[in-house]
Order: sequence, then C-alpha cells, then structure tokens
Amino acid sequence: MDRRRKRTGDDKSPTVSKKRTLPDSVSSDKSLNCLATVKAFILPAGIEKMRLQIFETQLKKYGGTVLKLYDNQATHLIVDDKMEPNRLCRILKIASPPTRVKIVKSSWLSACFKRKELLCFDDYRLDCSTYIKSKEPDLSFAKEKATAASNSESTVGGNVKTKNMLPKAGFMFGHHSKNNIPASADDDDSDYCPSDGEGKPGDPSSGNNEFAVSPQKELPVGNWVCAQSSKTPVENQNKHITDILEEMVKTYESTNDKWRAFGYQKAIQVLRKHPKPIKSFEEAMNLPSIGKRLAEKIWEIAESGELRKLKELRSSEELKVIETFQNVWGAGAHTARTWYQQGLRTLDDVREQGNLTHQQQVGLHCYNDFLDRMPRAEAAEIEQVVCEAAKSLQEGVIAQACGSFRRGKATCGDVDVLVTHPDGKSHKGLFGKLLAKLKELGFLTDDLVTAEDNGNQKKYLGVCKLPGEGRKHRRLDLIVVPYDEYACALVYFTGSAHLNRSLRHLAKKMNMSLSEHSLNVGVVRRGSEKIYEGTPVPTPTEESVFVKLGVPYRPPEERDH
Ligand code: DCT
Ligand code: MG
Repeated sequence: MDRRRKRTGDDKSPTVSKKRTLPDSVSSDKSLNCLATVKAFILPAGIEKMRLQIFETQLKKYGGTVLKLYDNQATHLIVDDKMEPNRLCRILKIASPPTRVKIVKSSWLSACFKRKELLCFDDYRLDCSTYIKSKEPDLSFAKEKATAASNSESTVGGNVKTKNMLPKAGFMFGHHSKNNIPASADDDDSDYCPSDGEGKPGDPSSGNNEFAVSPQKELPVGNWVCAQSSKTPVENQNKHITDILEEMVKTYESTNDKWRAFGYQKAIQVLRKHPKPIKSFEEAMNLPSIGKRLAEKIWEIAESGELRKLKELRSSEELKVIETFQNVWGAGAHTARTWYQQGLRTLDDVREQGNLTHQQQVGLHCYNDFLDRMPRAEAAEIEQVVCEAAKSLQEGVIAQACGSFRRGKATCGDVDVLVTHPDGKSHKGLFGKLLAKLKELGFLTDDLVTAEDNGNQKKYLGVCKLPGEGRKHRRLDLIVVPYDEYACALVYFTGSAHLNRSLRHLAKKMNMSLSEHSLNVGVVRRGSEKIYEGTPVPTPTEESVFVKLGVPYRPPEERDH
C-alpha cells in the first residue's frame, strides 16, 4: 500500500470544520461515489508528479472524473495551494480567472479523500481578489507552456525555465544522490525572510514588469540569513523542538515526501526565530505559517520531549530499509523505493540484483567510507594533492578546497576543489589534463560524473584515495572556472547551501540574480519567471559580491548557516 495514503495525519489544510462526517458504516458505502459530481481538471503546475498521480487515482476511486484537457466540461479547476491568480491566467493563457468553474486548491482534494466525502470548498477557494489585470504587451518568448493538458511545465519550487535563462546551478550542480530542495536554484523562493514584506520583483503587483533595465531595489537586509554571521546566531530557544522536527524532515526527505518535509522545514525556521520557549498550545498556534496539526506536534514535543509520529515512522522497517538504500551514492528516493518494492531488503540484495548503474556500483563499494565524514586534516591533504598536480601543469594556477572545509568545519563530507587561473585564459584545457594527471598518480579511484559542462565551468565528481595503508575512499568534486567567474563561483562553492539560498533570494528581491557564474543587475521577472537575465556586473572579489547585494561581508567561517 502506498505509504502516503496511510499518512494523512500531517496534512496542513485549512479548517475542515464544515465537514459533515457520516458514521463509518454509512460512509464506507457512500464514500465510493462521494465525488461523483466532480469533473476536475488538475493543473499540474507546482504539484509534484507523485501527488498528481495520487490525486488522479483517488479522484477516480471516489467516482470523480479526471479531465485531461481544461475545457467547459470542467466543474472544478484544481490548482496548487501556492497558485496565484495572475500565474494561473498566464498558464491557461486566459485574460482573467475563470468564473464558471470552481477554482479550488489541491488541499481540498486531499481533505475530501481523507474524509471520504465531498467537503465544502469555501476554505479552499483560490483567492482571485488579488488578481491584477496586466497592461503589458504579450511576450511571446515568455510564454508558459502549461497548456494545461501536458504535464510539461518544468518547475522547481514553482519556477519555470525559459530559454533566456542562465543555466541553473542546482540543475547542473545538484548532488545526484540527495533529495535536497535545490538550494542552488537561482530563483529559489524557499528562504524564510521575516522582513520580507515586498511584492515580488517581476510580478505585476510590484510594478516591476517594465522592459527597461529594472532599478535595483534597496532593502533593509538586517533580518536576512545572509546578513548575519553564523557565529553569532540568534539563540534558538526551541532547540529541543527543532531537533525533533529536523528528524521529521530527514524522514520525509528519505521517502521523497518533499511536501511534508518542506512544511516541517518552514516550521523549524519559524521556531528558531521565536524569542522564547513555547509554553502553550495556543502559543504554537499563533506562530506564523503553523497550522493546527503542526502546532499539536510542537506542543506534544514541548510537553513530553518526544513525538509519537516520529517514533512510529522510525520503527517502520520499510523506512529503515529505504534510508539504507538511499545512502548508496547514485540512488535517490525513487530508486530506493523501487528496490524495496522489488523485494530487496539488504545491501547484499541490492548488490546481487545486478541492475546497477556504474555510480551505484561505486556507491555500494564505498558505502561505509562515504558515510563517514573525514577529519579536516585529511581534506587538507586531498586539497594539497590536487593543488600540486594543478601547479605542475600550469604555473600560477589557483586550486583551493571550498565547501565545509573552507568554512572551517572539523569534518567534511567531501572535498570541493575550485580551480582557476588569474590570467583569464590558462584555465582552458586544464580540466582534462588535471584529471589525467590525478589518474596517472593513482589518486582518483573511480569516476562518478566525468565532465559536467555548466556554461564556461566544468565539473567532475569522483572518488579519490590518499596513498598509504588504511586510507578511505573519499568523495572529490573538482570545478574549473574562468577567472571572471571566480568570485561568484567561490561564494557558491563555499556555501553553505542555506547562505546561498538566502543570497540568491535577496538578489531576486533587488531585481538582480546571483549564480555561481555572475551577479546580474536589471533582471526582469514576471511572477516567478525570469524573462530578461540582466547584465553581469564586475565582481572581482567575494567582498564585492556581498557589497553589491548590500550585506556585510562575512569570512567563510561565518557562513556556516
Ligand atoms: N551547495 C548549494 N546547494 C546545495 C548543495 C551544495 O548551494 N543543495 C553549495 C554550497 C556548498 C557547496 O555547494 C558544496 O556542497 P557540499 O559538498 O554538498 O556541501 P558542504 O557544505 O561542503 O558539506 P559537506 O561537508 O557535507 O560536503
Ligand atoms: Mg563538501
């Protein structure tokens, strides 16, 4: 049975007080047809594929009709809970939100399935009062593709890729075996910013939709994560609660339940900023973005120090096995679940089932080594080997370990070495030569991704081992970049991922965009869509990147957010 269907207790939905619950005996008969009057077109934009499939299957199960096209048969237009009316119109290519159909948020469907009845949708209606009629010309190059029927809109956190966009960092450089919500996506909206009361740049409602280069906005950045040092964090008064909620995030990430994981992540951010320990259920309820069910969990932890739901999930054999499988490099949540469904239960089962990618074979071979974080002294040795090899090939080359090492962490999950050359041209051709040299030395033991091209940058993901007895296999990422992209690349690969999200989000709010390539000004967005990528500004140093974003420069050790 699909685990998601069993776990309905966490749905953060608006009130279901209008429900008319039937006795079980009656509801079980009637429930089969309870949605018979619903002919729904489910707009895929923003809805995870898996959820979409569940919606479709369940809707049919309860007697409803799933329409493949949005046309006048539709009684209900189901949209993602975060859908905005202007975006809806763009996607459907209509002048204003339709009035004939009921435009309902997808959480209404979840609530109906859960209650097994047709619920009143008043609380779930898309609020079209915020619709702002656009006076802009039609921009053919900015058209969104989601003519409804095709589930083809390429969205990450609601973003739409257009051909005019720079390559997305998270797309090229995401970590292949992990389920992170991509921190590197240029337009990632997921950062929590308490001071953010601004309209979204590029959204007609914020008046920033003109085609002329948009003015750079000035923002009070005091509360932004990127404006703070990680060394002097606001003391988390609710750590006893957020620690447990973090376990919930990990658990849901391991089952690829990004929706719930994201909800818990938001709650953690809110709780971290709450100035005092939670002392009552009402206090939890009054926190921003916290619904009743989450507040109940927060209060349960505050009161008892533990969370039954986490215990329940943790004791599940299925979850444990899937987590074990997901730790195989190259196996994501989907693969892990597929292996489980194929009846595999141990790593030996996986090893023997014989249908593994090269990456997964390496991941299995180095399973324990990769789970073990290396001491920073070992990361320094690895940096030195790469550095010496690079210098032997090209005088004056810069090769430095970034990531957690540069942030001064005591242990590192991998080593991220950034390579460039100050003359602006000698980095060309270096990538291949450096890899060949490191292979010749016997330092690289396995390749995971031999060459990922990202604009003018090249990235290698592989495995290395220092010479000598008792050394472990370690993950090594190598990136070669042109010197004019060096500062932005350095900021990006130093991280942390959280700081990167915050910087990018801030850039977005200022009509700018930040990537590992450049900082661009005069970016034009329409809603969440970038329709003009702007102009790169010179960023000779890391400091210049921070300064141009109006945040104080932080040395790497203060970026460990
Ligand atoms: N990065 C990011 N968003 C991600 C992953 C990575 O912006 N989702 C950036 C920031 C850090 C850098 O890439 C290197 O990534 P990792 O090696 O995964 O992270 P790390 O901070 O070096 O931590 P670890 O010690 O686990 O390697
Ligand atoms: Mg790293």
